[in-house]
Amino acid sequence: TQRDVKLLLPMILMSVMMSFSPVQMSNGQHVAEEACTVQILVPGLKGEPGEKGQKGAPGRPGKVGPPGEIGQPGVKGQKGIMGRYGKMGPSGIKGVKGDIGEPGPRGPDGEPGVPCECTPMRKMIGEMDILVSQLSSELKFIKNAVAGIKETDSKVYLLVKEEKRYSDAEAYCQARGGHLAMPKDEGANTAVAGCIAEAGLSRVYIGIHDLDHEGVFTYVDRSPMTTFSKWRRGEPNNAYDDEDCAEMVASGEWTDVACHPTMNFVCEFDKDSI
Ligand SMILES: [Ca+2]
Ligand SMILES: [Ca+2]
Repeated sequence: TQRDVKLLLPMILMSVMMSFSPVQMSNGQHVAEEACTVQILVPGLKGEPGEKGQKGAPGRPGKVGPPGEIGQPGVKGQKGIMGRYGKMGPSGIKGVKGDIGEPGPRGPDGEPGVPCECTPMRKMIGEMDILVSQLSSELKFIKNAVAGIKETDSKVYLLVKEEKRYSDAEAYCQARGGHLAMPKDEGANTAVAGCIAEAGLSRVYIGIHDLDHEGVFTYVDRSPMTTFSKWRRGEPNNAYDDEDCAEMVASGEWTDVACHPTMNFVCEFDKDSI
């Protein structure tokens, strides 16, 4: 170092002065041994620069530097694979009711029912059936009466829509206080004809016959026929020698016919007796 040089320089100078002699200076140590016993160590000349050393081992990592500036955004990446299903969301609002679908196929038959203890019920139902039957019969009679009833000043005429033989028809009317219809004037005849026409029938028995004396027609109450009659042209003709009763057709005309066929008939009742 520089400090060592400063110490060495005086020592060098003293050594030179003490060894000054005519002897060659190139062999100083030999001269000094000869000149005196003082030995002085003198450093050699500066050597040549050494060869360049080999590259050393890498140094330790340095301190972490400050963060750099934000870089440019990267290129958009490719679409990733489908993720897992998310959680179920909340229920939506109830939708509008749809149309009614087609009816489905018929289902299988059900199990047979259990017999009930309903004998009293059956008896009651049976009695009610009888009552309904009676009421239906009466209602039928009333409907027929209302539909088929006609009247004059003195008589009421009732069309009976039950087919009976002549004698049975008269008996039916008598049982109700009347007779088969005995039209004795144009008004009465028109009333009876109206019953037939309105009922949509073609003919009915009326209360005229010649059962007592062939060819002599009387009313069924045995009252004689007077001036009024409504025989159709060519009637009475006693066809097949078997026509002793009379029918009226819808036009109001009369015809002598057999007494045994069954047909509808019209009863008459005196208003005084009703
Ligand atoms: Ca006759
Ligand atoms: Ca006839």
